[in-house]
Amino acid sequence: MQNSQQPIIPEQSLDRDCTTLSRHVLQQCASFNPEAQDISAIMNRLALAAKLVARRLSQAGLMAGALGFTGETNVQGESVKKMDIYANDVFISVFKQSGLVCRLASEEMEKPYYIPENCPVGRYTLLYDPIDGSSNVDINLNVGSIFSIRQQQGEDLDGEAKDLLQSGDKQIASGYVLYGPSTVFVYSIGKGVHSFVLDPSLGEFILADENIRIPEHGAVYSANEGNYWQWDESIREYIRYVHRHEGYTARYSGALVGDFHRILLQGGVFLYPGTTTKPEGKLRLLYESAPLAMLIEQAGGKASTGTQRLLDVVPDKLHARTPLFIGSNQDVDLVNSFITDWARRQSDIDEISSQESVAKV
Ligand code: AHM
Ligand code: MG
Repeated sequence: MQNSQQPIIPEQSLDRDCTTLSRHVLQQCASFNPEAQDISAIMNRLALAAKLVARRLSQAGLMAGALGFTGETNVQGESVKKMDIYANDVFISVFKQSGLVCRLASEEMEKPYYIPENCPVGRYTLLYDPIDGSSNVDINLNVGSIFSIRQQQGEDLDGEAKDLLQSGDKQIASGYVLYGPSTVFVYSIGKGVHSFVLDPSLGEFILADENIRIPEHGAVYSANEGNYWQWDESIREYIRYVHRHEGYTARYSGALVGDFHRILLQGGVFLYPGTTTKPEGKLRLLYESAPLAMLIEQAGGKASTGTQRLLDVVPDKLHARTPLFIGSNQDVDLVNSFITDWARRQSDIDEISSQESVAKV
């Protein structure tokens, strides 16, 4: 017989089902002040954008005109996909008339997009990569969206967004959405990293993992080894090292969000170094690297450019790129040690050859 004192549904699972994204954000802010309300409202809008993009992605194979290229190239010189444009516009449209965000900057737009009606009151700027890993879209593999929220500073009267050229430490929140077998929303407002899974029957993001901690070390290294011949010798040495030592395994999906998510949960390192054709690498600081760097530090890991903490980098332009090494402390340190050793050996060689030329004179 059922004990009348025992709840029929375990309290824990009911509580978990009730922890929606918006409730969680308010709890995190530990306050109901206007700032907390704003951040919670922004997260709700981001969640709506995520649901709209997820819906489109899940139906794209059946819809005319949803997949493929537009025929245009973006400010980065990359071919634009129809889904890039769709997702870019979704983010704009969910923030229109929100009164929250005055300006949106995305890797798909040369200049920030202003929502003038929000600007007198909108205290935030949203930076985002609407579809990260777009090469996966047409073949139904995982893609993502990445976002970062910064305080709006001044009115940016010349529209040049110079106030955004600041370090990643200025972010007040960041996160991403992973469109995989389920849609996952991961965020931080500087108080740990938390993940939510979209429950399609409720239409809500429900808490899945709170205060995620990345392992100190993981087996995975994630890099596009097709670029091997274009990398600095230090990176090639690192790759040769992992090839020759037991306990490493390669995973690379072509979508940063997916590769990052694996590493966040299981440890390891993702690397996109500079190449001979792109010395700064491929990934954009404001829309990709800095938001993920904030998350990784909040989870107890590390992000670097190889020579500098990533969150210290001040971009010289809106669409600046940086090399990216991100993941478990031990694995990022190992890559960095190859870079430092190589630089030291190079400077020793330079010194010896300059001493030799002085001696010859
Ligand atoms: P995108 O935002 O235009 O899709 O570009 C970023 C993507 C990352 O998701 C991924 O890690 C990288 O580009 C893959 O680049 P590559 O094809 O050079 O390996
Ligand atoms: Mg991207």
